[in-house]
Amino acid sequence: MSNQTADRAEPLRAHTHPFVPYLPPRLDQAEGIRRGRQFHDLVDARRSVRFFAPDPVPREMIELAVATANTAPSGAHHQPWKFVATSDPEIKHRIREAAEREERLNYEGGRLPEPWRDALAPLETTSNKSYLDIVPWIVVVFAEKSTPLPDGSLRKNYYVNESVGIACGLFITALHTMGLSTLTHTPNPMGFLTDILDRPGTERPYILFPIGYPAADCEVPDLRRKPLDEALEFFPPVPD
Ligand code: IYR
Repeated sequence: MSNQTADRAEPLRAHTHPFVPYLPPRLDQAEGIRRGRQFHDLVDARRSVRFFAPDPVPREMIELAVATANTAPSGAHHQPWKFVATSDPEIKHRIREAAEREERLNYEGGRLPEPWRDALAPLETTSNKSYLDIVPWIVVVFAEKSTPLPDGSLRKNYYVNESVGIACGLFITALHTMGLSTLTHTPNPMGFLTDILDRPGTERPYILFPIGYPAADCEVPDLRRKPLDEALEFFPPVPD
């Protein structure tokens, strides 16, 4: 049987997007505000955690969090992210060793400029990244500067930082919703993640997320969120 298209590679992602109706239910506004408050209360309880329990976390939770991140809007809908998840103790340990090597140069070797060190002092961060051995999962998010297509060409991506940043926000929120904790860890520089996780040169490490349950004796710095009137301005000004 002749089939002219049989050996043609599938496009990586659809090139055309026919328009379809979008009809989310119109919520009653009082109900919308109630849900908004409830969601705010949920995410307001999230904290970045550096002290984790070794308790296992099912792979399905990681898949759900990435599926949630994968709903993010992105430049030209290119979805320029890759989430690489590992629960392999040896890989986690190699990541820890490499991250600590870099951070020792930052903290003890004087590579962090003084104003930066001063800004971090209240958070009591150090070059010790033992949580990278303890957590059941590490997820490293890579940003795809360009994406290799099946025909061997490279597709340029747009607004990569914005797109991947939004996806990471959704990821963190999904983890928190499932009762998990994480930390937006950006060991600096992060090139070692490309080597350890065997990623192509079209990707660059973006954020590393240690993921697990907080340790029973976990503590976090007593931080306050910026008041809404500092985070939000109406222009022109409107009375309350
Ligand atoms: N990457 C270093 C330093 C660090 C930087 C910032 I900005 C933080 O909010 C926290 C830490 C580290 O991981 O220790």
